[in-house]
Amino acid sequence: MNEILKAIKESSIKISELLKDADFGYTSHTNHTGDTQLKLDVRSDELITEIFSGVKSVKALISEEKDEALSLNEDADFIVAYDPLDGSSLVDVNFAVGSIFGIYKNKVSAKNLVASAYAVYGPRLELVICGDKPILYRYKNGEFVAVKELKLNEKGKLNATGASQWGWSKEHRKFIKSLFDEKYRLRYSGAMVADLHQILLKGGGLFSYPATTDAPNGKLRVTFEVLPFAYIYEKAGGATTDGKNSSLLELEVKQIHATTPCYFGSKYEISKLLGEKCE
Ligand code: AFP
Repeated sequence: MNEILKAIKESSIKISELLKDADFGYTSHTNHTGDTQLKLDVRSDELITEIFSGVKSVKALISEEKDEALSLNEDADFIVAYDPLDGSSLVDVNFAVGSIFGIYKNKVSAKNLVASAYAVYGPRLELVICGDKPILYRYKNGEFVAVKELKLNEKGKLNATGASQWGWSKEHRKFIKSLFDEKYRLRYSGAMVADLHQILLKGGGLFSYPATTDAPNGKLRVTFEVLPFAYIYEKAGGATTDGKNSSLLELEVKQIHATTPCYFGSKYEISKLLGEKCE
């Protein structure tokens, strides 16, 4: 595991350097989910692939930017699933973006997720690594320094919700309004790493990306976005759901690029959501 964490640290340092001299152009390709790939998405994916190709304990890599899993060492135990550059469409406006990593043992399933991590490329480079508990690291003078353990309060104050309101269900609309009626503040940048990081560091709230009329399975990807963050939020004392199950970690992985509606929050917001559904 240590060599995997070392590779994640190295990857995030390299990507943060790449972003300083960014080429914002698009490639002529689309990825599996139909997004046109930015040169930066592709270069970040290549950097991570290069770094991990020397890591003996990794069996395979699964990337948002690759159609298929990439086999590395057949007899190794771990599969690393990652989104190399989440929020890349915001690099041109200089917003914070990130990379997300899920580390699975033997098989890609929620039960086999043994650690996750994400990097935030903002005014500073920060990394959250979560085995048993989420620890925040800051990059300073050439190394990552542990800052603190991250814990969510029982109830938060922030409300971040994605997709076009045009496609929201009546239920989702009502729930989001009910939080604003409780004086929650709107926060949504369009990069899930930055938005989830803000809620985690400010102690709580809700991040949601719901099912919509045009995307009944939502937008965010199970393997390399949703499960890694669900793991971190639950280890931080929060809760998650797809709107039906009592945890996102109950989801079955049907295919590596599958998407799901998702809600991440403090315990209060998630139990309010699930409670309202039962009424
Ligand atoms: P990009 O990586 O294409 O910028 O997409 C970011 C993202 O996957 C996730 O980080 C955001 O939460 C979500 O999409 C934003 O989507 P909406 O604009 O539909 O809310």
